[in-house]
Amino acid sequence: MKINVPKTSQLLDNEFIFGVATAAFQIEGGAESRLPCIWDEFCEQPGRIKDGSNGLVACDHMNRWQDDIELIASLNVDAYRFSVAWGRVINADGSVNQAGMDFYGGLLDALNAKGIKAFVTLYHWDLPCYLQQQGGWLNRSIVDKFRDYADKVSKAFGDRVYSYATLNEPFCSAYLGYEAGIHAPGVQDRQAGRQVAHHLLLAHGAAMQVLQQNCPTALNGIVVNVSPCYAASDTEADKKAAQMADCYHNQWYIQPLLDGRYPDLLQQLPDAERPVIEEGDMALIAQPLDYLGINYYTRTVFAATPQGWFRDVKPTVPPLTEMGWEIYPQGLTEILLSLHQRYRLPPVYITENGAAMPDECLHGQVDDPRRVAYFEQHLLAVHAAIEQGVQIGGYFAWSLMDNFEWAEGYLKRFGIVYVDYQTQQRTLKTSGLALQHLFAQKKAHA
Ligand code: NCW
Repeated sequence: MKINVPKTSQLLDNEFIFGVATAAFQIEGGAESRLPCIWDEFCEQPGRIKDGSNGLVACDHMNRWQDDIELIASLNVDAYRFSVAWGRVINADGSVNQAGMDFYGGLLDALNAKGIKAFVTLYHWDLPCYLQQQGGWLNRSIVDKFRDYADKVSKAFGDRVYSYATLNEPFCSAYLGYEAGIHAPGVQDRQAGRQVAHHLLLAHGAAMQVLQQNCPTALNGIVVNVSPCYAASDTEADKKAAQMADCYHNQWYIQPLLDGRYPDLLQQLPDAERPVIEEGDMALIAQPLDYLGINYYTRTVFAATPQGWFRDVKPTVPPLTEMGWEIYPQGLTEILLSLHQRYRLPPVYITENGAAMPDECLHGQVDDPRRVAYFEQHLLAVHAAIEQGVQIGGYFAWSLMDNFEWAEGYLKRFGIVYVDYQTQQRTLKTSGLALQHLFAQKKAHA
């Protein structure tokens, strides 16, 4: 199976970056050589993870990273996006864990030797427990801790990193972790969620300053998840609900970054639910960005509640992925264009896009035509956005391989490589082969 994009498409230009992405907790394992994090604790709580699993071994990437890099290189990618586990490189007293730094150093050296650009995410949700015990993202002092972590990592990695992202999807850390309570640390408290969001954004700003100082030639930015919000019906109430949801879930993170202010919806929150914002905070958050990373998976639909708020309406009409997420590629073009019209956007990178599917490995083959179609449709959606003037520098498939899918455990497979968790054997899926071919085509074209 092939993924077809127009021959003239800028996706096939030399400068366009194709890559695959992962995150530390989801693939690394090797828990004994890092500090425990909030997800280790969360996994120990009964009922939190659908299959009762944890990230102690995951894809055993800590022991298999050299083979995994060969696998990545075989895909013909330009770049590999991965995250650093904070508790692997920094000890509880704030000093550097040299063995941990060396692990990532080896990874970076191997990638550089193969001419693969390293896109490093500093925080993909795995806050060390000792920091959580001090209040975690609810304690404003986390900003200084994160600044220091960014400083130590960027000094150790030097010029081996092509691009840094401070945070991955702050919405998930704040909303899913502190309001919906379905991600670690599993809190359900709106004020806490808004305060955590504010501290995450501040930590981003503080780390950006450090990154621009230490690595002025790297592409430094942040990764946010966006989902265009649709109204469940044509009623004014539902349309307003969708707008509010957009402000609360999407613009809440993007507007402070790009405009230095929160959406007006902030004013509508009761006093007790508003975050504490100090003088100078918004300026720190709105540091100039070299790029904005966008993760896109689906659209979301909202209806009004009798209290004048919004509630999400779960999709029931196919096509849905295994996550129950609607397959809605045009939403990617739409959200990119709406952001382009609304803000002065820095260059955009699609830092994640992909789908969980019910994959099976039969006779050494994993046939996933629906994922192939998903990638093709979403790449065409990116192409359409480029045609309409959005500057997009690259696209990363989520994920390199099946992995620990947070609250879903190992039940949901997002990989373009199948992982047999009994044997840790990796098998390239049909989608992996299709992307491998497309990426080779781009290289030949360039
Ligand atoms: S859960 C999630 N993901 C998946 C995860 O594997 C990855 O680490 C993340 O970067 C795939 O990509 C991201 N994102 C959560 C999206 C929000 C869904 C819930 C919305 C409820 C209103």
